[in-house]
Amino acid sequence: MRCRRCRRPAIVDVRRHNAAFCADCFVRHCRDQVARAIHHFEMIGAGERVLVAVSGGKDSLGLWDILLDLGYAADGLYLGLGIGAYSDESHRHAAGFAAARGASLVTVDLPADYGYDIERGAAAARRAPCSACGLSKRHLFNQAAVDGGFDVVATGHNLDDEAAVLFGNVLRWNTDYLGRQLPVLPPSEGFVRKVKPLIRLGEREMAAYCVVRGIDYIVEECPMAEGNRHLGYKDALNRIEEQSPGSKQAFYFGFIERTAELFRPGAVAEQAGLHPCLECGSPTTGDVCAFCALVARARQQ
Ligand code: Q46
Ligand code: ZN
Repeated sequence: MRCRRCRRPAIVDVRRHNAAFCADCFVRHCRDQVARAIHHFEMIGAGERVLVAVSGGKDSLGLWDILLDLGYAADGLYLGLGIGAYSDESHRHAAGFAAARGASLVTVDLPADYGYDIERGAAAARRAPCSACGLSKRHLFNQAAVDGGFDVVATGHNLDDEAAVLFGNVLRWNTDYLGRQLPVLPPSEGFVRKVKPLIRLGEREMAAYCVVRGIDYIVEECPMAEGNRHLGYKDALNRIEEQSPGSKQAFYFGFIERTAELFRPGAVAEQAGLHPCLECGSPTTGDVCAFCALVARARQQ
């Protein structure tokens, strides 16, 4: 196996591109894919400040590394979820990366700053842990970006993640979610822009990228992910991809390029009905946003 670019011996193959790369050319390939996604979808403008949501895993740390190397002004944001040893370890990896790269890491801690952890928050709100977690993340990533004067929040969702979410949304025809499942969510009153620059890279490529770059990431998955539907969708898509490389990319990009627009009107109408939360000022459909309601219930417990 030889590198597609320089013909030296290859160390990693990317079947969906029918290509293999040596270490140097692979790093270049990953950067190029991110640069291409940012450019094509106009994710980050010149001089804009980016806040990267980092979990200590391969995707978010790899993304932060690539954005820094592409010359973006990118700080990290770590959200402590209070999930025992997993949270301690993931924070250690995020902080270690920041120190090694001389980059700045903002840390928000759910138990210390908001008085609940994911387990308690989920019980109080009568939601599944991942639902309480997703809600907390969406709110706090945006809040930290607004407070810190950032223009964009970037998350490490890769092609495998986005294809699996799309698969789940299509299986159930969740048209509201389909209208919002875009690589860029434009800014609106109270919300900064949200971008997913890793959509052109798969999970395996991100793991290989971190290994090649010597990035020490947390390998363990969050213990709450067990039994998650999302993992089942990933497995199903992996089996399809195995037989027919390129299927995930065709599925996801076909949706973005040919179908996503059809679902936009529902999402836009939903946005139009928003007004500021009485507690925190974030846009919401009710008096108090779902995040403030969760915090209040968790405090009563
Ligand atoms: S961190 Fe949070 Fe994930 Fe853990 S509780 Fe679920 S959503 S699985 S990306
Ligand atoms: Zn609120």
